[in-house]
Amino acid sequence: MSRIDRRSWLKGAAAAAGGLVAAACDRLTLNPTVQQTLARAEGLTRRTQRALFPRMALAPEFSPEDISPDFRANGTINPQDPAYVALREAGFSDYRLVVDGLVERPLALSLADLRALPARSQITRHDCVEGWSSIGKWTGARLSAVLEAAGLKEGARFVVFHCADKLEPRVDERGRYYESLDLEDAFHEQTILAYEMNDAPLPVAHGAPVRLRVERQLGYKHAKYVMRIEAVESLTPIRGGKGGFWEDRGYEWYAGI
Ligand SMILES: Nc1nc2c(c(=O)[nH]1)N[C@H]1C(S)=C(S)[C@@H](COP(=O)(O)O)O[C@H]1N2
Ligand SMILES: [Mo]
Repeated sequence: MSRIDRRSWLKGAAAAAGGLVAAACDRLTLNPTVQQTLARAEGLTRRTQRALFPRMALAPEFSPEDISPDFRANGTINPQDPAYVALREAGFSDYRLVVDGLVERPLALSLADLRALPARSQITRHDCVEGWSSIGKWTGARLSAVLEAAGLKEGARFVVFHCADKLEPRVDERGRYYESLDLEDAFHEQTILAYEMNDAPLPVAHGAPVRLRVERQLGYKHAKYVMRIEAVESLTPIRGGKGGFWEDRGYEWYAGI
């Protein structure tokens, strides 16, 4: 099977399995929707399950002494968008992470709310397509916990991360950064909404107050300055339709490493 065939086949299999992979990975956090889907997916063959499982493997984690003293910052490093500037000047006390779209309970989470959710810390290597890597420690709320608090509706298949910054300066919204994940990556154990980097509040250059860490994928998937998470059935109606700022400009949507 070629890489492309394999990818679309896996996508189809994943759609059939629904929350199966996430569920198998973390049975304690099963929500009713995932449980229903899991029950429906029982007919899946062992072969399909094996093919899906590698995506749930953990990215390598490192020791504190491996942390890069000079972690690079890339893309937007100091958003000038007025709404963001106002939040930053108030020390992000007015920040609310909106969670909406295909969810049972739309949320608006303060940083304190996020800090109250199940958290994870990990020391990982960030790989940018531009050819550099840095190792950092990230602490944040597990995305699975946020999505479970909101309760995904049955039709939800992707989560879209809307960011505060326009990477491409233009008057319309097409220059604004965004990203998306499918539910396998959204429920992955290492997928977190990081509010700390190297044991300090996340710096503005690295995405303050909250950025995504999705450790099995390349740097551009790690959306910084996340303002809103939208659960959707399809990525096609959003912006350029390819699921992300860079994807709309030709990058792969699944940037696995
Ligand atoms: N909102 C937003 N997120 C973004 C970007 C950006 O420009 N804006 N750049 C991406 C790219 S290409 C990389 S490599 C990483 C850089 O993260 P860092 O600044 O913490 O190194 O953020 C990603 N997320
Ligand atoms: Mo990057």
